Parts: sequence; structure tokens; C-alpha cells
Amino acid sequence: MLNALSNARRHVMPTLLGAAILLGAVNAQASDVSVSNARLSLLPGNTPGAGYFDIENGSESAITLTGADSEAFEAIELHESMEHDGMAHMHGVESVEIGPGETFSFAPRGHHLMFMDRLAPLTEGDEVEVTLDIDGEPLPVTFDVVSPASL
Ligand SMILES: [Cu+2]
Repeated sequence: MLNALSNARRHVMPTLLGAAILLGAVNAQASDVSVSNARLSLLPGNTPGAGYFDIENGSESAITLTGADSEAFEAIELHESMEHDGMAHMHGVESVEIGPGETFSFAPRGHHLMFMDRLAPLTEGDEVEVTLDIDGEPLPVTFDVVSPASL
């Protein structure tokens, strides 16, 4: 029994190594994607926060942002603001595609991340770790907590 187990392990090891090398290749692609100017606008209380940033796709193929996650919030949604009959509205979007060589700005009155239900108190000057999901690959980004008045 013991022998059978260690034999099985020996077979598993090369497979895991192969997977790690494959993952490495995919990550090289993700490193062509960079995020800057990431800020999270929060009001006091537990109203949703809005996240803004610039994402640059330095790779040679289109990338798709499909979501975001943070341990500091219950959920993060992708939203788009628009004006309709002079009134501001926002609605959820499934994903945002960024073409090769393009920079896309999540900005006030446009696309934003909506941070729902904070799980711990946050104040101006704090930093929040967020993981963006880009084509199934995690991209960690640090957001600075700012006051809405600074935007
Ligand atoms: Cu929103």
C-alpha cells in the first residue's frame, strides 16, 4: 500500500511541474497588463464605494476584465454610468474588453467598480487589495481610499 502511494506521487510530480510551467507562460501575458491610478471613493457609513483606475493592455491581443474581488468587501460589481433624460443611471456590465495596445479608464460618470458591503471599517488613506479577473487570470491591484470630493 505504501509502495503504491509513493509510486503514485512520483507520477503526480512531473504532471504538477508541467502545469506550473504552463501557468508561467500564461502569466507572462498578464504582466503586459498594468493598472495605474487606482482609487476607491468611499462615503461614511455602508453605502457602496466606487473604484476608478486606468488599465493598459500592452499585449498584442484583446483582454477581457470579467470581475473583481476583495477580502474587504462582500462583493464587487462592474458598473457603467450613463445619462438618460438628464438623469444619471448606472447598470451592471458582464465584462469590459480592452483591445491590444489600448488603455481603458474607469472614471467618474463612466465605467467603475462598485464595492458592495464593506467587511471592515475603512478611512481615507487606507489601502485596499483588490484582485481583478482578467481572462481567468488574477491581477492584484492596490486601491487607495480617497474622499469623493477629491475626484
Ligand atoms: Cu455603480
